[in-house]
Amino acid sequence: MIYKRSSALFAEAQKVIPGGVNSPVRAFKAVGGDPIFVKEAKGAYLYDEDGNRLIDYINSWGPMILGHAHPSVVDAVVEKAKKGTSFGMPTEIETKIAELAVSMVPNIDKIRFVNSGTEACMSAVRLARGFTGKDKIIKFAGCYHGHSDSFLIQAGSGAVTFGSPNSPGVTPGTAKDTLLARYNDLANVEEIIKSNKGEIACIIIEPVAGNMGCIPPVKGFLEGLRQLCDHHGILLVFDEVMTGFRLAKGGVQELFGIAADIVTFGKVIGGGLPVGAFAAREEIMNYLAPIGPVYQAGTLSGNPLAMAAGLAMLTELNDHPEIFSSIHKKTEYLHQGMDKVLQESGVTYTINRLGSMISVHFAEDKVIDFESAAKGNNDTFKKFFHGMLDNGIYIAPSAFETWFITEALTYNDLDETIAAVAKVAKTL
Ligand code: KE4
Repeated sequence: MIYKRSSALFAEAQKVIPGGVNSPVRAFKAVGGDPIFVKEAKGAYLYDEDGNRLIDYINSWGPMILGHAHPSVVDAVVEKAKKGTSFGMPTEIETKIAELAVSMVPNIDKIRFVNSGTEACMSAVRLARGFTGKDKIIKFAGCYHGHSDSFLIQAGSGAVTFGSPNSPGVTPGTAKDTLLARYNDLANVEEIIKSNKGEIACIIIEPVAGNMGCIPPVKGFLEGLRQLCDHHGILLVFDEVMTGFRLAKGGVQELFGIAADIVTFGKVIGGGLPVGAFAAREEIMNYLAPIGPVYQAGTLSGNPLAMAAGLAMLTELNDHPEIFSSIHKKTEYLHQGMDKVLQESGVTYTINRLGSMISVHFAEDKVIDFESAAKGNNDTFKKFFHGMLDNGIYIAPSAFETWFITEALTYNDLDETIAAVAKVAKTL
């Protein structure tokens, strides 16, 4: 594949944008080489600035569950834009998407829209602290909840990709209130609770982790967290920025039948435009300004264009729930196909999958937490990434990410991907 124009554009971008990107994980630092500049996208395909067609397994890191430039989303945004792009005043469409989201997701009465997953998670933690009157939070090593100070402690995704899990600029005063637990280790969580009695406002978790690669919860883990929270008066915050409206209409709460106290959203809920949200039962959400004491605000929160894109996306998913089983079947097909060819190649690997989230780890042992994910062979991953790219398949440029399956993928695309894995595996 030729990437001349992408490299030229990257050189220009680096002169005026730090690292040439507006989000670090895009910079290919974990895999080497220059990032690909995309010109346009349609359905399951990206078209880069050098004219290459790539099958997309990132889909903007999750939002494009229906595929790129889905007509109902594009038409909704175009029509809305003609009537003005932002007012800083309440609009009816915010109520419409709020009503729809509340009808789709269990255990929430009210929802507040913001502009990113980071903002949603940051606000959810502030709300939990305000509601409980406690300061500390428990997060899990390898989970990523955005780049707010409280979360950049052994975070996953782009933060760990750079091997600097604790970011400079996060003060010791902030860090002391973030307690770190091991994913899938209930005893460790209980130990931390016991040594911080009465001080913990919430446990925030990716209920199916996606920022260490895909790591599903082991049997009983989420149920155990729910029981610990109930017993110790701690709020359970499900960060469903990745899993929400992807793993099921009602996300992981529906899939596992476990109630969180606060749920955060991003990605799919915005249909590809900048939207985050957090939601809970009424007694918690009424703690929020302007009716409650916990302050949270945003100039572009509930922006009409973003709401139009999100409403169109959620409406499609709500009206066609068969999409969820369809993408799960496609992901299972991909899993089985990759398993077969990787096994035949003799490469050491393991594949994690839950629903339409999947990741390949070049590791000996099962990947069940950050420590085991970090044991993956990154050199092999780099070769795998570039090999797949050279075969027209665009996967996440980091071993600490999940592939996101879109309904727009055909079984031919999946067969092409499996064939590429077979070819690349021989070079590893
Ligand atoms: P944003 O602020 O990037 O919209 O959302 C932060 C966030 C919160 N919670 C979870 C579970 C997330 O996965 C994310 C963001 N995900 C990364 C990809 N792993 C975004 C990609 C990027 O950082 O550019």
